[in-house]
Amino acid sequence: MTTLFDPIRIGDIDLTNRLVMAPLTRSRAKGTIPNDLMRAYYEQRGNPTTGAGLIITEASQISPEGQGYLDTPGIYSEEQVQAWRPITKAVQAQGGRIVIQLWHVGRISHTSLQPGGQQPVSSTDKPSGSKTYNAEGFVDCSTPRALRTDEMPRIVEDYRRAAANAIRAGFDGVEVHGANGYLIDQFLRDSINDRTDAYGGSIENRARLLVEVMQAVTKAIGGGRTGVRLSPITPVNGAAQDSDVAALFDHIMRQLAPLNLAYVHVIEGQTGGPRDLSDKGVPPFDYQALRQHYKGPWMVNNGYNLAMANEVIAKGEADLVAIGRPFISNPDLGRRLREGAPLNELQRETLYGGGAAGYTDYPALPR
Ligand code: 8OZ
Repeated sequence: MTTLFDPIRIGDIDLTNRLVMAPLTRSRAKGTIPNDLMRAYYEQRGNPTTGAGLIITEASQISPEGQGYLDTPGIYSEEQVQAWRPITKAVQAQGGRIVIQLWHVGRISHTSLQPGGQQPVSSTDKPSGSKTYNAEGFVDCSTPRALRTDEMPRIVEDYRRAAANAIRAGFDGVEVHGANGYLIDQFLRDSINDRTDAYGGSIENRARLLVEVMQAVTKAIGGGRTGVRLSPITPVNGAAQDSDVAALFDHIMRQLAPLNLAYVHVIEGQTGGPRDLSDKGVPPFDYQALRQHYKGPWMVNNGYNLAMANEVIAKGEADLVAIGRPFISNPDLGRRLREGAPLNELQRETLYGGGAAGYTDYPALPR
């Protein structure tokens, strides 16, 4: 029976095991430039015999406009590309693999984080009603400006350039962030997208940005080095439910199938929260139904422990399992799971911003 610790090849990427470190925003990139503290953090978690078989980096903006929180890293400038290099090298030198999550926040931003203090952009001019954090702390997101149709090729090009930058920075691939109420999700859902152009209205139109981004990125770096993260029913960041989420994601899967992606990564339930939202009036979503039209490597996430991970892998319901918060407090999470060792507890006060405390000082088990 296949387990979490068995190797797998996903697209062009060979993995020692199927334990994935989920993307985790940590806001340690002062001025958006990756640094040596981040190198130490990823290096601690990137050895596949003790840590993850694959690391997905924290969400990283594809353009200055794509930023929505203080001190998140970018992958659009030459300085950022050079600064990621020691990080990719440190992970790969141990036999680990690392992909970067490509992010545009859309309306989940604040004018203080935008170039020239401009309004954030979105599919809509309606505010999200949610919060972000800037130099002052937690603040209401600013009211966005709806992107014009003639701006859409520029957005797609920003993703394409970021993906090419990622390969130059030594990443094994990229994951396009299509989840959690950020820009791509702001186009997907009819609860947010109120456009009347080719990027709004029908399912085909609302999925157009995602599909164009995935086509451009796979053409630039290859489908075998490209993944995507989706969250069909998560309500975070002001993203109310789509009116026909099953039909929307059925269409998306059919569009993604010919791209031969490294993987599709699905967040089950509410990101970082309950897997089952039925008591909040959200009917359970049939994730396995998506695989009728999608046969490629399948990654699941949200609240998995070792027993759950091994069960879905043994049943063939998933090929890879991404684990988030336990990887923050346990650099050697892979070893601890394998040995049944206790886990360090997460300190919430040090999740975002700051320095080494609560970042690189969580202890590994003694050798
Ligand atoms: C937590 C804090 C800030 C950003 C996501 C990128 O939810 C994030 C994020 C999470 O995908």
